[in-house]
Amino acid sequence: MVALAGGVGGAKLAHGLAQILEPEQLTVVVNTADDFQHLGLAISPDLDTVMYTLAGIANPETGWGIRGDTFEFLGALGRLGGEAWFRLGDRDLATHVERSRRLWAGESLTQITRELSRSLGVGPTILPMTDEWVRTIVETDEGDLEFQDYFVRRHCEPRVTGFHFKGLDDANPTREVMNVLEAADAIIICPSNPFVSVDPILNLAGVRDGVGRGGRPVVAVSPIVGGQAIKGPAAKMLAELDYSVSALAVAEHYRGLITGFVLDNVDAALAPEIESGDLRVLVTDTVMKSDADRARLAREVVDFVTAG
Ligand code: FO1
Repeated sequence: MVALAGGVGGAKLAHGLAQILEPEQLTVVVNTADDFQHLGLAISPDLDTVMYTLAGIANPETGWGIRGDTFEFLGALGRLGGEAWFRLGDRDLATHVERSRRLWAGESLTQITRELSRSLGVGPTILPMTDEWVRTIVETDEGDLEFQDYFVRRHCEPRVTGFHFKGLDDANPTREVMNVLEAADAIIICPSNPFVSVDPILNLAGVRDGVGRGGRPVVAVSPIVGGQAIKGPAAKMLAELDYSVSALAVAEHYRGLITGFVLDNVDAALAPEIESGDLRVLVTDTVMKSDADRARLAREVVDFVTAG
């Protein structure tokens, strides 16, 4: 099983899948376009969110960072007048320092992720979508902003007029990513923001074809429930880009690539509009509040996938 995941929502379903599948049965391909350089460190928020979540140490309130972490470093940084807007916990900081050290030493993000994940006891394989430089740039009425700048420093306030992925045309998916796509029995697109978390993965050279190849099941779980994004700016972005803020817009976004779509009960009325000859719909409770919810949804999605 290969899961494509971005931020917090995607990590939750990946965690559900990790609870019901054997480690060697699951690979999570993660968006790296949210990555950025901050305080001289290479930060990969989505990789860390998936890694911490699968390791069972993610902060349950926020979904990112480490549960019970302290912020002594950040406090001291703030007192020095440093950039303390991106909340780096003391334990979390170790990940960024170690990743940066290894990157500067010439190791690949794929290799670093494998070793950091192993150190944290993560069973399934976590793969960055690429080892090359790709950045989501959010185009706003105040000019172009890097994703974390828009999302965290500016709290998603600026009006989004569009976005693009710097470096995407020159970047390639890693060999590891293309190999797992080749070998996968099925592919699950996790409930992550389709525009800023999933599209960077799908738009990498050869990935969309790799995902759609071979007539095997490709199932997407809607990140939009009842017109509201569970996490993050998805709904606001959809609205500002004149997309209808609905699961329907997400299904249309993936139409042609997916063979199945998972809707929340709240949006059951949309099923007939989405369902077609080559697109089956599963309607269920997709909101994951607990680890048990995550495993239940994962089980239902895997059963839906294997029902072909
Ligand atoms: N998100 C926030 O809204 N505020 C933060 O201060 C913040 C810090 C942070 C630190 C490490 C990390 O791995 C993630 C962090 N995130 C924070 C989440 C991150 O910005 C988003 O989850 C992803 O980029 C969205 O996919």
